[in-house]
Amino acid sequence: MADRSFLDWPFFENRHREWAQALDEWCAVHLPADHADVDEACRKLVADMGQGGWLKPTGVEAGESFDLRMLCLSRETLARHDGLADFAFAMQGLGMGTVSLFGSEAQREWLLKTRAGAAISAFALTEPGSGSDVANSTMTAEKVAGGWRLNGEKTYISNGGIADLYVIFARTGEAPGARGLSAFLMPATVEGFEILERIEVVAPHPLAHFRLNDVFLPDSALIGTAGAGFKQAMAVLDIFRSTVGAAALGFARRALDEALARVQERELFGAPLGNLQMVQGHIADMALGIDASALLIYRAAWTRDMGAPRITREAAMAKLHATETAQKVIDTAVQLFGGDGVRKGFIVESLYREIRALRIYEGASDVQKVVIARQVMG
Ligand code: COS
Repeated sequence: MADRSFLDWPFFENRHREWAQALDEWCAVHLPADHADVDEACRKLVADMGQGGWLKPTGVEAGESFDLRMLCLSRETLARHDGLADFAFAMQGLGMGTVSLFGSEAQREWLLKTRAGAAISAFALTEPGSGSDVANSTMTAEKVAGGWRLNGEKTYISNGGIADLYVIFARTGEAPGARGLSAFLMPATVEGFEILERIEVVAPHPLAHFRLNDVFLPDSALIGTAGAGFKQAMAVLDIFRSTVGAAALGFARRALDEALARVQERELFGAPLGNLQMVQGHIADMALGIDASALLIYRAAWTRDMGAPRITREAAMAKLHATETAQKVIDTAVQLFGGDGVRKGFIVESLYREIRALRIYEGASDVQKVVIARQVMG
């Protein structure tokens, strides 16, 4: 049983504690999902979570703020039970984050569907030539009568191939670099939308490389104002980066739980493995890393929930520390499991695959260091 004492920290209100407890109980009944067909698994997870009401924190009504503590607690809890469920939850939020923060009334109608699990969303920022360097995006959106004409490619797009809706960042050219990008809401049914490749990765989830061939979007598809796309993307990432840290925290907590059970039941040299001081040292390092990650994550979430306009530094610290630490915690758990640690069917083996991408997506660890240094140095 994962340590729940952190829920007593003053960062939380009772509604957060009750939500975490109730979601944990739901997860114990419904997860892990059957991963045999990841597309199908994600569709079912989104539908089931939507019906259960668990996707509500992934979007907000006009004028409301995200409850970042709720988002983080949800991801932490889901990740502890099933990485694919966490993925499905997270992408409903990231995918529609730009609409939640900057969308028009008509665009916000879609939030009713994504929060109910009746539509799947995707956040399409990365391109073959620009992952970390967003200001260098090359997909174009040219102004034409009544709307925009989009051309170019996006890659590593989560939910690519199964999403009903894509938020697309494209160059509209008001200025060079970061000031010339805009965000658009695109339904998957538009003419000219072509999936070039479904990408397979170490921890399978829906992922695609796609091309837009002269896709026409009406003026009403533009999110907010033209030229504001870069700052919109960064504002969304400021929120969701903390939640990536929370997912890593959930994986790390699960790895520690698995390791604790293992070292208590496994005998070595005539006594439980956990009697060895070297093993106790590992357990201490794991627990310390986990608590430090939790403090950074819930500090970032609390700061934002208390009304801070930007948590760029706090979110980058939370993501960087929690994902790097979770990688080490899980690696230690694998080590404590010996041969079973790398064997299919053991949870630590799947955690070892699940955690890796979190150090890359939504801003690689190296980018988080750049962000932190810029904030610290002013
Ligand atoms: N919130 C609001 N505005 C922000 C911001 C934030 N978090 N970060 C930057 N901005 C603003 C800046 O203030 C600047 O505004 P002005 O033009 O008015 O001065 C503008 O945006 C450009 O910022 P900056 O000069 O810092 O842009 P850079 O091109 O140097 O890029 C990094 C900065 C590398 C930090 C950015 O491109 C980044 O985060 N990259 C990683 C992207 C990522 O996460 N990719 C994964 C895709 S999603 S899976």
